This record gives sequence, C-alpha cells and structure tokens, in this order.
Amino acid sequence: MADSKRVDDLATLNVLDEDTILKQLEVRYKKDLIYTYIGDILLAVNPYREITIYTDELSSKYVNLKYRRSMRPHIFAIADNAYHQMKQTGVNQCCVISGESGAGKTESAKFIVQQIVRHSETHQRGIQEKILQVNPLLEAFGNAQTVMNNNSSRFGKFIELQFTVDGKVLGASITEYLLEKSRVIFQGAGERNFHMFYYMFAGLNDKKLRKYYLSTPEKHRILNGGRSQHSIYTSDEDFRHCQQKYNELKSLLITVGFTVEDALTMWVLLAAILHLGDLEFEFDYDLDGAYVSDERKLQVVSTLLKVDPVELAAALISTTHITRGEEITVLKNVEQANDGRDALVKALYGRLFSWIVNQINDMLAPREGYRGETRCNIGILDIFGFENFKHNSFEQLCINVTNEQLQYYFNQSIFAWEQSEYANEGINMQEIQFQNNMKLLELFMARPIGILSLLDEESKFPQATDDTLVQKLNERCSRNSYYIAASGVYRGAIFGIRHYASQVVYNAAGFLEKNRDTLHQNIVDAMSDSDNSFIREIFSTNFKGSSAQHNVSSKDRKAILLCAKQPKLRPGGNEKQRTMSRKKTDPKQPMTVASYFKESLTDLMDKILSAEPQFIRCIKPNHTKQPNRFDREVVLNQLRCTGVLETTRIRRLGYAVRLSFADFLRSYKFLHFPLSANIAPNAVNCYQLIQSTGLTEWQVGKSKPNDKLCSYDDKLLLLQALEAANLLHAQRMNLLQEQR
Ligand code: AOV
Ligand code: MG
Repeated sequence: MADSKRVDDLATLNVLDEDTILKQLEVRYKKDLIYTYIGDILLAVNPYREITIYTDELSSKYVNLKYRRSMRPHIFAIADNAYHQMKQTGVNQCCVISGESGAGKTESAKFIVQQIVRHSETHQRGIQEKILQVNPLLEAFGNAQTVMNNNSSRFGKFIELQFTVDGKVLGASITEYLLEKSRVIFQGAGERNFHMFYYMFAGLNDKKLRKYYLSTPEKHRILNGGRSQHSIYTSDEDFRHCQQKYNELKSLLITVGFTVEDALTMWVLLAAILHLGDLEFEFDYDLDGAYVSDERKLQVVSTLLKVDPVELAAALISTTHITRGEEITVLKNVEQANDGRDALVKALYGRLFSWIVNQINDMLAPREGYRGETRCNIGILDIFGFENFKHNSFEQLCINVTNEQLQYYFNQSIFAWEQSEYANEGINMQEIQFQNNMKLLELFMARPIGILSLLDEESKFPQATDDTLVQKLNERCSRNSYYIAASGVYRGAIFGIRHYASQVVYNAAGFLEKNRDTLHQNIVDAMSDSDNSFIREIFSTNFKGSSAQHNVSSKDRKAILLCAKQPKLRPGGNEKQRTMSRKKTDPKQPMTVASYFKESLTDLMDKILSAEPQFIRCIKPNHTKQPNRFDREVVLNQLRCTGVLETTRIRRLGYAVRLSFADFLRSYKFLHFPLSANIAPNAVNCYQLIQSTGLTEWQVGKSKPNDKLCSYDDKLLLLQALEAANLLHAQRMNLLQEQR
C-alpha cells in the first residue's frame, strides 16, 4: 500500500485524511525529513536541533534543479525555483513564509537568502557577503527571547533581493514592520529585552563599560524586570554565548559597511537608554509637580546624549502648550513624568533600529552605474508569527492581524483564485470548502467601524479610557461572530477574538496610549539640540522610519485631542507626519500606530500581490522548544487552522500544469513524433500525444490568457501536475536510456 510508505508529496497520497497526513509528517520527522511538499507548497517542521541537511555540498545539489522531484523536498529547492522562475519569466517572485511564533520562519528565510545569494553571480564584489550578514545584525537589535521562541522576531521584515535581467545580484533592500518598542521598557515573565543589551554587557570589558558609566546589567530597571537579585544571564553558557555574539557582531558590522564610529555611537545610545530607564521622579508639594530625584543619573544621561541636563529635565517634567497666544507650562505628576521618560526610551530604541535599517539599505543598494539595470526581484517575507500569551496587548493584536492577512492571502491564492480560474476555463472541478477569514479581517480593518478605526476614533478623545474603548467595541462589534465580548466575572478592559489559529483574549489596558504613541515636542526639541549629530539626525523632521512617525507637539496634541476636526499644526514642526501620512490619510492628522499599521500592511500586500508566490508553511512540533518531540495534538491543530488538509486536496485535484498546445508539443513531441517532424500545434496532435503517453488526468480549457505565443489555437491544456510530471519525466528518461 503506497500510503504506508513515506511520501515526499502529500498530494500523491491515495487516502487524504487528517490521520494519514499526520502520520506521514510524523514518520518523516522522526527520520529528520522535516520538509514535505503539498504540490508546489513546502511544509517545514521545526527540528529544534541542527540537522546536517544544509551543507555546502547539498546546497550545490539543489542548484539549477531540472526535476525538482529528483531530490528530496528542501527549502533550497524552493529558493532555486524562485530564482529560475524569475530568470525565465522576468516575473518578480515572493517567498511567503508563515507559521506560529517559533515555527521556523526566520530560519527558513535565512536559508532561502543564503541559497539564492550564494549561487548567483554578481557584478558587485562583496555584495553577497553583506547581504548574508544583515540577518544576524537585525536579529541582535530586533529579536528577543519570548515564552514561545528564544530568538523571536519582534518586527516583521520583507527582504527584496534585486537582480539584473540575466539573474546577477545587484543589491537588496529591507522593509521593517512595527518593531515591538514596548519591550525595551517592559518584558513579561520568562521573557527578555532585545538581545543586543545582553551581548553588550557580555562583550564589553570593564574599562569600556566604565566609559559608558555601566557596571552590572542587573542594576538597570529595563533589564532586571523587577528581579534585581538574579543575574540576567541564565547560565555561564548563556553568558559565553552572548559574548561570542558580541564579537561576531562587531566584525559583521564592519563587513556590512558600518564604521567603527557608528558602532561606538550605537553602544553610547544603548547605554543612554539604560540610564534613562533608571531615572526616577518624586513629587514636590511646594512646586506641585514632579522633579528628577537623582541628579547624578540625569547628568550621566545628558553626558551620553550630549544634551543640556537642565533642558532635558525640563522636558521630562513639564509640557508646554499655547493657549490664546500665551505659552503655558504645566508641571507633570510622577506618573506623567514616568510615561514621558518611557516614551523617550522607546523612541530612542525605535529610531536607532530604523536608523540601522536605513543604513543597511544604503549599503546594500545597487551601486552607481548599476542602478538602471535592476529588473526583477525576489522578496522574502518573514513576519512575527501568531502569538497567544497569558497577557495579550496591542502588539499581539497587530501581530495576529498581520498573520490573519497572510492566511487570507494564502486562501485566496490556493483556493479562491484557483477555483475561479477553473470556472473561467470551463474545467470541471469539485468545489473545495475552506475556512475563509475575510469576515475576521473586516472586523479589524473595516472603516469606519472596524476595531482599528474605532481605536483611532477613541484615541482622539482626551476623556476616553481603555474601558470606554472596550465598551465601544462591545457595542459596535458584537454582531461579528469572531468578536467575543467579555461577560460575568471577566468584565473589564478585555475582549476576545476567534483567530484562525486560536481564540485570543486581549487586555486593552494601555491600548489608547500605545496607539497614540506620542512624544511631546519639548522632548523632541531637547533631543534636536544635542551636540551629538547622530541624535540630531534621528530626531530631525526628515528622518524616516517605522518608529518615527508620531511626534506630536503638546500644542498639536491638544488641538487634535480637543478638536479632532481642525487640528492646527505648528508650521514646520510636524513635517514628519506630513511626509509619513500619505494619500489615504488626512495629511493634518498625526498618524496613530493603528493607521500606520494599516497602511504598511496594505503596502506589503501590494508588493506581494504583484509577484508570483512561493509558499512555505512552518510547523511547530511541540510547545516546549524540544527536539525529537512530535506532539500530534499540536501539529494537528496547526494543520487544521491553516487548511493543510484542504490544500492537499486541492493540490491533488488541481491542474497545476498549464500549457498552450504549442508549448506542450514543443516540450514533449519527441515522446510520440519523430524529432525531425514538423508538428502543427493543434488539438488533434495534442490528443495523439496524450494518448500515446497514457496520461489520464488532463482537461482542455478555453483560453491561455496572457500567452502571446499561442497563435494557432488559443486553447489551454491543463494537466494534473503530479501525474504529468511523473509520467512525462519517466518516459523522457526511458527514451534517453534507449537512445544511449
Ligand atoms: P519564527 O521566526 O517562526 O518565530 P525561528 O525561525 O526563530 O521561528 O525558529 C525558532 C527556533 O527553532 C530557532 O531559533 C532554532 O533554534 C529552531 N529552528 C527553526 N528552524 C530550524 C531548522 N531548520 N534547523 C534547526 N533548528 C531550527 V517568531 O520570530 O517568534 O514568529 O516572532
Ligand atoms: Mg522570526
């Protein structure tokens, strides 16, 4: 029985039920066969340990694959396929990698980049090495340990590799999405801050640490998570690992093109962030306002940031607004001062990250003289995976909506588009049901009553609270079956969503503030007066980055909050919002995180839609990050949620090979006709050829759209991918053997 054996392609199974598919994946996993095809889609089960399938030798075997099925399923094959498709057709390709947090998306993305970049030629020496080194650099600053993944991406990225028409690498560009800045100031139990802080303390010697006024990492609020007595390193091994990472990072910064001064600037900024996070405030009853309680700490921060300590302190403890032409300064209470400090910490880290990405993009851009040659690209999408923690906040909401959007895209391309194409071609195909999550996406994205729009609306009212937000959501969204209003003892600022992967309870505490993400103008002004040109640059109005769009002056903020219809912006003070908020938004409105998020998601989808997709679905074998453990329930849940069973069915029933009569005859006529014969590309000759091969799973469609070669007969021959590939391949091989 064929199904009791392992199969490389699930779409070839005779029995297509959950149990069979699950067993197949398990048997394969136990033999380290972590990759499996479903037709042209790749499934990858995370092995959680190193397996020797990524050697240089194996990597070269997957280059220029004539018959993909002659080698075992592999991520390298997908990479090779994308590259050749691009080269042959000139159509941009896009590798869309999906899966829950910890499923292996980032690792997969790295293998794809590696495989493509290593084996393609280039005009520009060194560019390949640079491209390869970018990942560890971004990971150091943008990844962190979470409960779900020790190296979890806290930002989404889209890497585009750029090529000439003949497939030579010219450069690359990176787009970052929504870095989880809040992690800099707070991490949940069992989680860590961004890797870079740990690398820095392990890597810098005492003398260097002293230069930045640093001693032990445990002292700093943003690293110790209120557990100051424990070492931030879990073991000596952990410490050595971080030390090694620091050393690697130092050299790869140079490889990518950063200067030694750039690196020093980064450490200074990280140190400033640590010290700033330690600033505390006390309340002065005479002044009726907060003041910085430890002047020495203030001095350290000011020295590192090269700003005037008096100006910085003033910016942290007060806000200024203009009322009836008069400038009025209001002192903050301790809580407000804390919020302002944390907002600055987040802004510094976010802008540092965006600056690094901007620099990388400059360094990887095609060189002068080659820019005009850029013709096609391969995009690789590696987002933050679906998350469901004990406590889920605004960040998880954005992350999960991104995943919903990708799932929707997957469904559309695999099911909806495929089925509509069959209908257009007049092809008989059994209808396949799939979980369509469109209603759920609408729940979030619809204007004006989607969750994100309602959040924006509520963010404009100064009196609004997270509770009033949830009340509003309960009122407006409860009719959508994906929305769950809290009831009984669970009332409060929480609500639930039935996501495709699982039900998630969100805690709305902090949603409004996170969405506004404001940094008061006097803080921005203090930074803009810095003697450090780097600080001035990242706070300048034309600095671009996903974390830099939300400066709102106190006056503007007030105007916006009080009078949402006609906010008056100070001339010149808010260029950034104007440049960041584009066509779809009112240019005078400051951009909230939610609207920025919506726009960048739309942009991302535009990019993906214009390319031909290659799907990689990563699967987590267990929830404990353990090797050699295949937890059937865990895997089954993912297969169900992502529609793997249905995918298998449609891939099996589907007619993936679509050739015009002419192309079909050109490629296969030698199987039946004499090589020298001139065979007219018409239906009769096609039928003859098909009959002689014994092919059964084929149909003739009505058209071959966009195919200008098809001049004789505009009908399209559709072959079932597997049967056609196996059969035609086998016959070709036989023929070749006979000829030898
Ligand atoms: P993710 O990108 O999908 O999660 P990663 O790619 O970071 O997940 O993978 C998590 C961990 O699994 C890695 O750090 C490796 O230890 C291990 N791993 C994954 N793929 C492989 C592989 N092919 N070989 C060996 N080990 C692997 V997140 O970024 O959290 O959504 O936001
Ligand atoms: Mg990742």
